[in-house]
Amino acid sequence: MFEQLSERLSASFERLRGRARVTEGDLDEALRDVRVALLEADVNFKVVRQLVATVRERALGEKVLETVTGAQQVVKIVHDALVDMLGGAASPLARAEKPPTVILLAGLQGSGKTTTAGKLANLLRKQGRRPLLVAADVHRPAAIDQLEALGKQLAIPVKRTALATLGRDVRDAVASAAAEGKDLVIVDTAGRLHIDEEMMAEVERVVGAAQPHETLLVVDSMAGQDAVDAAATFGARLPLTGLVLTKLDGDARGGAALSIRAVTGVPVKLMGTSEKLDGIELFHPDRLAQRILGMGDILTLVERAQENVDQKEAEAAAKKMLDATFTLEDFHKQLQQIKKMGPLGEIIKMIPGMGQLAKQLPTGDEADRQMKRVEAIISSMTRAEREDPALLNGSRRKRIAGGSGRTVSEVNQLLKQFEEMKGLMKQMGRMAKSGRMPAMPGAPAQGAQRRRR
Ligand SMILES: Nc1nc2c(ncn2[C@@H]2O[C@H](COP(=O)(O)OP(=O)(O)OP(=O)(O)O)[C@@H](O)[C@H]2O)c(=O)[nH]1
Ligand SMILES: [Mg+2]
Repeated sequence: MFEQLSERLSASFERLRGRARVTEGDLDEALRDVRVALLEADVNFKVVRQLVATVRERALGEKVLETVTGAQQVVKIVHDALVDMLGGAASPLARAEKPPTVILLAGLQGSGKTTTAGKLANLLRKQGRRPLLVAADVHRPAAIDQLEALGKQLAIPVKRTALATLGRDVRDAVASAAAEGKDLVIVDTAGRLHIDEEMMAEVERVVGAAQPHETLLVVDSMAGQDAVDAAATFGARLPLTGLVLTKLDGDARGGAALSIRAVTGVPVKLMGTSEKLDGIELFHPDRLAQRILGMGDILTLVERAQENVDQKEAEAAAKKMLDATFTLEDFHKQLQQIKKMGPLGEIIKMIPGMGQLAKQLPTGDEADRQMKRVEAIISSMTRAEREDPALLNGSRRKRIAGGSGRTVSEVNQLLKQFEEMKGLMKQMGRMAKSGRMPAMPGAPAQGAQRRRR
């Protein structure tokens, strides 16, 4: 997501931090970099001009020049300006006082409405909601089947509708939801290649029948400026309450979507980050700004963990790690948990300070492939072997290599790495006990930490 933009900005700030004192020339150079980086990412030029002017004004107003902390302050000011551009505070999804809450998805063909319907139902169910999906795309017969297939996969019920009775079907679905124990109705509508009168009239009819609390326009970030134009046209006709930016994973550019809020005034509420059914996140301007600036996104990471990881197991594992009684069996369990949090390449980037380091680590699919290899090797061991790797003599290692489709030297390497990791953990455990825990980058200084305890 926004890799190129992120890299350019990081590089520029790195240069700025290299200066002992920031001069006006340094500031303008950094601002030039910011401007070019944003424009190259396809962010709307008026929005960019505004942002750069604001940053310059604030930087001079806060007297960043000729001070030791100047570079840091500039980064903070750029961060704040980015957050403003993205909409300031996060806009939460509306919730009906009297359930069910109705969310309607509209948008151009292929923008990701149906996928988003499934993802959103999945996301909100994890938060304890009871969703019903309504397939109101009556133009493509396959469209209803597509949503039904998603519903089946997620075990979430789907209501069908028909062209002749579309309005009534939608109204009935909403009306009967509460009686069926549902507190959330998500309505998927038809998309067209171009915005035309017929389409608008139909969407309006469905909106009238569903009486949604949220009318979300789904826009494909890869469509660039066209996405922004579509949002403006839809916004003029429909009472939009929010935007969903999909396919943010797709393109290094896609920055047009970043300025869509600033251009249309409609808040972005959700973003799609992969094709998979868990590839959706609530849109938090501050978190996205941090990710773009290579600062990581620890809050999203923690939330993902809370949603997907068994807390008790995680704590037990952490304790074992520090006691150095952590075995390959524990490690294997942990891998299963981490996998639930999403693609590894994506997770790594959310860890503050990992942005730069992540470049040296395998990224994207390669990270997941490596994890699969490790998993395959551990899976080929018996439980006893996982608990006690000392059992692993030459012939057992050969068997494991064969069973996992890896080489013996890969098996050896994994075992060696695991022992090294355990040694490191043991050290950390001893330090934690004696209160000499090394400070993590970005964490408060050691003294401050101890005092707070
Ligand atoms: N990579 C990626 N692909 C996505 C995302 N959201 C949707 N897609 C893909 O985009 C394509 C179109 O998605 P749909 O959900 O069918 O789009 P739609 O708006 O319902 O399309 P119509 O019903 O034809 O108007 C599919 O191949 C999806 O897998 C996303 O966030 N990331
Ligand atoms: Mg669809």
